[in-house]
Amino acid sequence: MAIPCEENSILDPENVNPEELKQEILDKYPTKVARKRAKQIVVNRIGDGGAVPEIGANTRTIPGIITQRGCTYAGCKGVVLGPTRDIVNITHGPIGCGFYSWLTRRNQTMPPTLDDENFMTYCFSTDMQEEDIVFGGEKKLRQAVREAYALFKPKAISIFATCPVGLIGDDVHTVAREMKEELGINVFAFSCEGYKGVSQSAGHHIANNGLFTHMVGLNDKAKEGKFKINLLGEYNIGGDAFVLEKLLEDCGITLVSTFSGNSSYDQFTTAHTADLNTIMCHRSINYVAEMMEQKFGLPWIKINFIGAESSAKSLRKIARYFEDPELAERVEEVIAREMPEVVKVREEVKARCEGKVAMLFVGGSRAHHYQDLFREIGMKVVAAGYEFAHRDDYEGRKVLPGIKVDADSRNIEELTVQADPERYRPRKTAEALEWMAQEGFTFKDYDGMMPEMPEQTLIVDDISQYETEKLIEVYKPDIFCAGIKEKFVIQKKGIPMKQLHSYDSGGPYAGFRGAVNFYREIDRLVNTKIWSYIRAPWQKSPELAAKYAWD
Ligand code: CFM
Repeated sequence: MAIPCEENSILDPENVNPEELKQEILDKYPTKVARKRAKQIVVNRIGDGGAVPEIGANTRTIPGIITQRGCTYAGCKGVVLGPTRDIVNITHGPIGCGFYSWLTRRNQTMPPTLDDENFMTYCFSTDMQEEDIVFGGEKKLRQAVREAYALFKPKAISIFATCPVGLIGDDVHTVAREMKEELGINVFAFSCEGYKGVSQSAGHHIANNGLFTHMVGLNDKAKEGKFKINLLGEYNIGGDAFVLEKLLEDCGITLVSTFSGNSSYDQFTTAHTADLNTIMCHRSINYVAEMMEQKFGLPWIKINFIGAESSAKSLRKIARYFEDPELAERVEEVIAREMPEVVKVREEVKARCEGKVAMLFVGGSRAHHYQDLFREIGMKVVAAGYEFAHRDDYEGRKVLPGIKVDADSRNIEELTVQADPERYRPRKTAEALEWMAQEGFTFKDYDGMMPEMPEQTLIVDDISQYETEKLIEVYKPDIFCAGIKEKFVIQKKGIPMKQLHSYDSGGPYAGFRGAVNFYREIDRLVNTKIWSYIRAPWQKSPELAAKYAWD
C-alpha cells in the first residue's frame, strides 16, 4: 500500500500498540520463524536501574528473509580496512568481491602531502578463475603480491580471503609470511571468508585481531603532545573524521591514530603510544581497545561525536580524563565558540520538525548515535534497530558476561593477550582511578541503545523487508533512515529516506559543524512537498481498462 505524504503523522505513533503490531508481524511467519523473530522484536521497557528487556541479536538470518546484512569479508575488508590509504589491500577471490567493495563505502582520505601514498582508488584482486578454484590459487596470490610490490612499493600489503578461498583451502597466512620474508615489508592476511560469521560483525572482529597482531605496537616513536588519544571506530564517512581532527586540534588534543578513517600505516603502528582510547563505534572496534588495554595499559572510554550535545559531553569527558585545568578551559572555549551556530540552526529547524517521527535501522552503532540528532530538533524515534550489532550494543556492556557463545561466534578467533613485559604502562595510578570513580568517571561504559529509548518504542534486530514495510504502514514515519538496499522501496511508499551509511551525498555529520549539516538536511527532507506529488497510476484511476489486440 502506498502512503501519500499528507497522510503522514495523521496516526499518532503513540497510539500504535507495539505489542499488537509485533503479534501481527509474527502471525505471518511460519511457527519456527516466528519463534526466532519474537526474540528479535522487542517492545522497550525501562526497569529499575535502567534495566531493559533481553533482545535476540547476532544470530543467523533465516534463509529466505530479505536482510539488510552484509558478509564477513565486507566487515573486514570493506569496513575496518576500507579507509586505509597506504596499505595495498588485495582481495584473493573472484573479481566480484573486490569490485563490489571498491569505494562503495563513502570513506574519504587526505594524504598529508603529494608524496604520501593513496591506494584507495585502486581495486586490487587476484581475479580467480575456475582453473584457480580447481588447482588452487596460492601461486596466483604470490604473483599478485609481488606485482603489487613491484608497482607501488607500499609499506604493507594485506590479503583478504573470500568464500571460495576458504572452501578450497588456500593458505593465505603462509603466503603472507613467505612474501613478508621475500619482500621485506609487512604482509599479513585475514581469514575473512564471507560465510564465516552471521554478518559483517564477524569481519570486524577478524580485522581487529589482524590490526592488533600485525600493526599495533610495531613503532615506538611517539608523537609530540600532552594529551594523546586514539579515535577508534570512526571511518570518515562523508568527511566526518576531518571535522573531528580539526575539533580535537582546536582543543589541543593530539590525535595519534584513527581506526581507520583518514588513517595511515604509521598511525596504526604507533597507536599504543597514546594515553587514551576513545571509542565511537563500539560494535566494530571494541576488541582492539580491549586488547590494547591488556597489552599496553591504555584505558578506553566510550564517546560519541554524533550530536552537538554528545560532542560537547565527549570533549568534556576527554578533558576530565587528563585532569588538566588548562585543557578543560580550552575545551570549554571551543564548545562556546561552536554552540551559537548550532543553537541558531537547531531552533530554526526545530520549529518545523518538532513532533515529527523518525525510524532508524542501520548497522551496529548509528541507529543509536543518530537518535541524539533527532532529539535535538524535537523529533521522536518510535522504532530503531541494528543490522548486526550484539546484545551489548542494545542492552549495554553489563550483559556481556551472560552472552552465550554459540557455534557461529566460536568460529571467530579470540586472541589471548598478555601485558607487554617492557611496554605495559598503566596510565593512571590506583589512587587516581579510585578518585575518578568517586567523581563518577567511568571507563568501558557503554550502556547501549535501549536504555536511552523511550518506553513502548519498538526495537527490531536484523529487520526484514517485510517488517520494514509493515512498520511504515502502521507508524507512517516522517523519515526512515537505513541503507541503499532499502532506499527505493521506502521512497516508493512516499516516505522521505535518508541513508545513514553513506549519508547519500551529504555530510559530514560529526561534531558541531556536522550537527548543523544534519539539522538542515532533515528539515529539507521532512518538510519537502515532493512526496505528496507522487501518485502511482492506480491511485489516480484504480480501474484499468484493456482490450485484446484482436478485438
Ligand atoms: Fe560502526 Fe560504521 Fe556502524 Fe559499522 Fe557499517 Fe558504516 Fe554502519 Mo554502514 S563501522 S557499525 S559495519 S558506525 S559501514 S561506518 S554505516 S553498517 S552503523
